[in-house]
Amino acid sequence: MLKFYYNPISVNTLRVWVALLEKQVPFEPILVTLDGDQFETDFTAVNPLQRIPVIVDNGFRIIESLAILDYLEAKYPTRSLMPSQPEDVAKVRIVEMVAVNELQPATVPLTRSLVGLDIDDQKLDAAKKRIISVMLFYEDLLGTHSYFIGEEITLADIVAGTIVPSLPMFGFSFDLYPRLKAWSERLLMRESWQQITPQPEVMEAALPIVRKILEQRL
Ligand SMILES: N[C@@H](CCC(=O)N[C@@H](CS)C(=O)NCC(=O)O)C(=O)O
Repeated sequence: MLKFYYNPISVNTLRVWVALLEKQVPFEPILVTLDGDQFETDFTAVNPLQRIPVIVDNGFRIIESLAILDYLEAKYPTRSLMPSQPEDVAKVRIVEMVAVNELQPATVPLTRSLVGLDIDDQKLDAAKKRIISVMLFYEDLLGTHSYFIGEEITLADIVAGTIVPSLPMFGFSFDLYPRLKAWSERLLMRESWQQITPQPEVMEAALPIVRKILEQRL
């Protein structure tokens, strides 16, 4: 059975977890606590870069969440999470890359502040502005559809949708973004999101681990 190395508070993990659930691919979950076990020999043998997520499918090891999503789509094409029209393929990639390259890094200064680590006010302001730009961009891109690409969920919704719903935790409100709000609520109602969304007490308990990871980051 496919092995899935995960942690419920890891955003990079959540996108893979939702994809596995949406595709109904059976898997064996293997918890990596991130409390130092990522540096141990056993896990380093699984991923020399000492990060999650990782999947091992029929002995084939894949690291990097976006590579895993591409693999799952190619290997388990039903149900499909990728559109076929060239414009839609581009749109999915744009949403994914904006989430990973713009939104996710901008949450790091806010997370540092949340866990009580030092952070420059200027960096904090710049991060908040970046997040608002992404929210506006997504609001516009959603248009009148239920999901980024029409009425069916795709990898765009999975990648952005495992970050955006947590923005209120950092003090952002969806009041000025009604489409983003409706989309986020729509995702949170799906069975897959209900399974992967950590309970507040899980998040609370994880804060010291998050703090330690951020302290160790280059
Ligand atoms: N680009 C990688 C990032 C993976 C990553 O940074 N994972 C974090 C958890 S969200 C991790 O394993 N951190 C362990 C550490 O920094 O020691 C991906 O998309 O899979």
